[in-house]
Amino acid sequence: MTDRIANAQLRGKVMSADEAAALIPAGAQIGFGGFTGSGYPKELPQALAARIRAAHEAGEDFTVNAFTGASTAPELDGALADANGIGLRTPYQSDPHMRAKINDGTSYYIDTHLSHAAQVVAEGFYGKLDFAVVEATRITEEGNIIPTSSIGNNKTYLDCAEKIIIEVNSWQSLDLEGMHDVWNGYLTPPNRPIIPIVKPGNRIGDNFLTIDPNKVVAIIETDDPDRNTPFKPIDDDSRAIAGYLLDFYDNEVKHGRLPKNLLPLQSGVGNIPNAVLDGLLNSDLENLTSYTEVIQDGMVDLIDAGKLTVASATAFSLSPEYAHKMNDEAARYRNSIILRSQEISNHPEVIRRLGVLSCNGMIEADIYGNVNSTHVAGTRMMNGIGGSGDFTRNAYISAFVSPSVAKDGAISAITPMVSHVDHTEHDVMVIITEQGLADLRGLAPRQRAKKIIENCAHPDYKAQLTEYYEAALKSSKAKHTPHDLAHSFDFHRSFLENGTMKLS
Ligand code: 0RQ
Repeated sequence: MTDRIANAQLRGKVMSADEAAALIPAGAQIGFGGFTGSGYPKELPQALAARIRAAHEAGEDFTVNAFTGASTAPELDGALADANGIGLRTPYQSDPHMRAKINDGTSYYIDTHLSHAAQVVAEGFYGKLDFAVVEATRITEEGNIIPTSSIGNNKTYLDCAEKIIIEVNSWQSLDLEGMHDVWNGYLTPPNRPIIPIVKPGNRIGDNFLTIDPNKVVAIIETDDPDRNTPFKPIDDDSRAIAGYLLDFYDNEVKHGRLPKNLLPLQSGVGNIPNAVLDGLLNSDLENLTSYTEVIQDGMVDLIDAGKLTVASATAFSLSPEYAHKMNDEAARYRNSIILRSQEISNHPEVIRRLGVLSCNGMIEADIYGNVNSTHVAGTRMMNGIGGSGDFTRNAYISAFVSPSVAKDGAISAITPMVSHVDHTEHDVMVIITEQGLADLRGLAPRQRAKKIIENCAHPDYKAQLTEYYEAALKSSKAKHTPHDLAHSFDFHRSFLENGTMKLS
């Protein structure tokens, strides 16, 4: 195992997770590695959670502020949240315990765009970063870190933190070396140069992270798998939504608005994006590329089928079966997969230049095309905006996908007015549900409302939505975006009071 720590000075820093956790004081600000359940430290956070619980039992206050790449796993977010150990959390999270603590007011949560997260830490808006805790597959003789299954914000956290703790995880493949691309040219304006990525496959940096070895206070040896949750099988609704999106792209190609091999694809995580990737696998499309933030199973299949030539991201989000396959065959996959820092994988400059086609899930859209990705009924945080804003605002064509109803039909995904806005009508080009697709490009608000209700709403909610729109049109003196503000949230109010958006 110590073979994986080639640097003699750093080898001397090996200790247990409990010993390392003892170095972290109450109130510490910690930049953790980890993105969508990949490449996060696994033992230090659990040891820290135990230390926090013991402190609480002794009547002491003990929380830490936790910064990550994106969502992590039960061993990190779950353990620390469950111990009431997180004072502040940012950016994206999806752990049920973490979500509960955010929503019951135990933890503050700051929901930033994933491309902005590192910059805000580096600028010092949260105060100084005390620790960076990251995972490595190996430490080189020179003391450089070879990252694992994600890069996320590791570079910034390692650069900014006063102290560094590294988990060297022998579960992670040594063949991941060469897959990463860490750019050191990302400076603060006005010295920031153009990011030299003109194709998704361009490599512009090093395949390792450099650190100041004097900042390393502990190294923990681990042998633990990433989260790797299995995906649900693709259901009929997801397949229908994927079918509409692929027909739409086909039509764009026929009209000469997209090249035959489309443009670089961005795909959110979840059932519907998986169905889209599966649809691509069974299509005639070839020479596809991807500029996205996570590599899912479907992308690995597309690479294997020779249909996807390159996938650029910041992390994996794989099922257990595919994670093992990646571990076994990383030497092959590193020819077509690049993992970058998340401020580059999600950078507006590159997304706009490449003309990325974005596709993300949503909680709800309103009849004018504003989208809520994060808050149930306007107040309850689900996961966070993640990278959806980075991609949607800058995509060549931005799409949102969702089943037309949630919770067995009690909730309509199309509402009169969204209860929280993450993506405005100006950024949202296409909305798709299993009912159909609304292409909003070139449509004014009143035209959009008709199209969204007609093409995307569930039949159980069409009459209610039409009634709202017609009443708003009649009562509103301003006809540009007609609303009847006294009734805009009747759907949500009814859900909160009666458990259904169906108005009696
Ligand atoms: O709840 O799990 O209790 O059944 O939300 O919904 O339909 O399974 O869809 O997994 O794609 O999630 C917007 C949350 C959709 C996700 C969101 C409930 C529903 C279910 C999940 P249950 P589905 P998904 C790249 C891009 C923001 C970040 C992003 C998301 C659960 O896509 O977090 O796009 N997006 N990142 O029942 C109440 C509604 C609801 C609702 C769905 N209107 N009201 N509950 N649900 N609609 C990835 C990263 O950034 C890392």
